[in-house]
Amino acid sequence: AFLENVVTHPVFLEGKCDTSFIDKHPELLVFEERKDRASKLLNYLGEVVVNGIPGITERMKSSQLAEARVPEVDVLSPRPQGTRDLFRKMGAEAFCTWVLEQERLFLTDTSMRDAHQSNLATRVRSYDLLKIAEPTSYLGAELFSLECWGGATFDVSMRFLKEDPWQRLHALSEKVPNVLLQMLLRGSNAVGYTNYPDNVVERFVDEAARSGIDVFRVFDSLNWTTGMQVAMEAVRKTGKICEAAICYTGDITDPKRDKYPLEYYVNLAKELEKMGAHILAIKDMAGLLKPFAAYRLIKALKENIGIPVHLHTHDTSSNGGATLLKASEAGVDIVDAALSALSGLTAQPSLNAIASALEGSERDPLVNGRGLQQLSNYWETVRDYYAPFESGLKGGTAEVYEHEIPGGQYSNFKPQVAGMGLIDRWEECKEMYRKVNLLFGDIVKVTPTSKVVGDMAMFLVKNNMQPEDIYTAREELAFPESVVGMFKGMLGQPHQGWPADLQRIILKGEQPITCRPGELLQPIDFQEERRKLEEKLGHPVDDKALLSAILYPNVYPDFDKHLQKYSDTSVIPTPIFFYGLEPGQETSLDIEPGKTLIIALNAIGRLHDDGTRVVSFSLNGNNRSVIIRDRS
Ligand code: BTN
Ligand code: 3PY
Ligand code: ZN
Repeated sequence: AFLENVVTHPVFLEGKCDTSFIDKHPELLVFEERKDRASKLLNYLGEVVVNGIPGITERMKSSQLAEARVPEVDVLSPRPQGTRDLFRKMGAEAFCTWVLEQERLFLTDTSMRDAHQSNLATRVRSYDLLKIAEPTSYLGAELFSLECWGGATFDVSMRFLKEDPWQRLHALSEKVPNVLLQMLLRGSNAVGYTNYPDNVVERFVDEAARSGIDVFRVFDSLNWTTGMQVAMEAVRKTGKICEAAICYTGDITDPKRDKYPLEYYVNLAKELEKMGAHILAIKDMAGLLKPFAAYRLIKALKENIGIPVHLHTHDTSSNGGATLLKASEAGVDIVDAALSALSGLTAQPSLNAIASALEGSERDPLVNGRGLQQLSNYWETVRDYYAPFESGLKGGTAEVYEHEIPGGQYSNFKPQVAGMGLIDRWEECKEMYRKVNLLFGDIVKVTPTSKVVGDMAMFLVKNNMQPEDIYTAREELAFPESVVGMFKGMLGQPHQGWPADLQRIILKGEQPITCRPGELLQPIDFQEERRKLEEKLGHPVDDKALLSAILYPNVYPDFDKHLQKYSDTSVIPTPIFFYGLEPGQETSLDIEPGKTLIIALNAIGRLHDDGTRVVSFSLNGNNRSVIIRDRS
């Protein structure tokens, strides 16, 4: 900090300092000096132009990325009433009865969560979401809901995007007052990868409800309903909509895959209805539900339960659209789809296409087709900003019926495989994923169990082993931590239990648990946690920050460091946030209502002997420079 004070000091920068410099300038020893926001942001912009940002190897030219056109809507005209208005008037039960009575097929738009989680490694920033939020509230007013939060977005926004997930939710909720906002909640794993104490799950749900979430899709990564109780109860307490999800795996139309037959799903659905679900979701996270299977499944569910049924699938095989149409024919109430520019591949089928296919039929979704096209056009331009995060998949692949990798995992598994130095063996890794699933007893694979299967697959490929080698290995194997935890029972219990021999080998004599992991975890003392966190970070934290830190104890402090050093960088347009300004290029940042910074990059200075460069900008017309360490 001292050095930083010296090298940014104007006297030093003018080269006028001698040996008395330090004595004459006591301010050099004041490290707590609050830099103003503009300087912090300039430091970020300097950092990106000199060093780039981690995870992006192919740097695009931000000047060549077009600014996305936001469709014009008359924001002074009355906003069309939507499901959120109705839900607020009616409450959860009456609202769901109303849903059941409608003939039309309701559509949930997943563009703001699952579609970018699946196709763009969850990297879409609040900047791009918020710019289109208000137009979406007008042009998409007839949608059932916007899935816009939860799943991997919570982690990725702090870890990689350096922005606050709560702030994103608040802003979306303000800009979309009329359409239900939906999130994905991983039961006792909340928005993380591990089990949390019950009071953390409860606090999280409460805070999310107060921050704007209306529909909570709750699932358990092994379809273990015991693991869903706490979260479902917490949602019901808030008065919001409890959508309980069953994860779909296997193939109900294949008599050889008899571990998960139709009755398995029907029984689970009845149980979740009894547990208080307002809506039942079928969560087909990998896109394994084939069209004719969807027809049978939805028919059976509609005959056996009395709450609306909401279908979620992925288009990985390219059969996703057909699956939704067959489900519609069988009477499904609501389906998930994504705006066309973000749809397909490992994400959801195209919302625009489904809407067109059903237009004029008795299940016409009654949406604004032209409006939705305009929204998609916006996303088409925005998608280019995220090119480095595309999975490389060029078209649908029926291979998914073999490997069964969830859509939301696919675009993350590939970089993980690359990170392990195994990208040349990508085909082998996918095949190993399939084999590991069978080794584990053919389990439900969805976050976090899907990550465990992926970890094990990479472990075996890395060690040049086949699954059967585990039984004959002479030395003890150091299995990935996630694998040990899952076999210990820390993610709950799978249908028909774990393969006993394998469990013994993996646990090396340790006893597994069969109770709810949450029962064994000490409740969090929030007051004490807050005290520890504030001490660690050196400043006060609010309830939401505290929750973020409890859920992500390693990620949060790094994110906080970024905030202290650079301030809130979510105000930077995406091309510039990822790829930096080019000399001569200008940008404007709205840092708060009525306060705009016009910043242009003038020059990147030569590399000094001490390893730094001076990056000079103009800030609202005045020259400003920052010193950046070149880490190349
Ligand atoms: C998944 O694969 O579980 C869904 C995508 C989540 C990606 C995030 S990125 C950081 C963290 N580490 C992982 O291995 N997955 C999550
Ligand atoms: C998530 O949990 O993030 C998922 O999308 C699971 O499908
Ligand atoms: Zn999904």
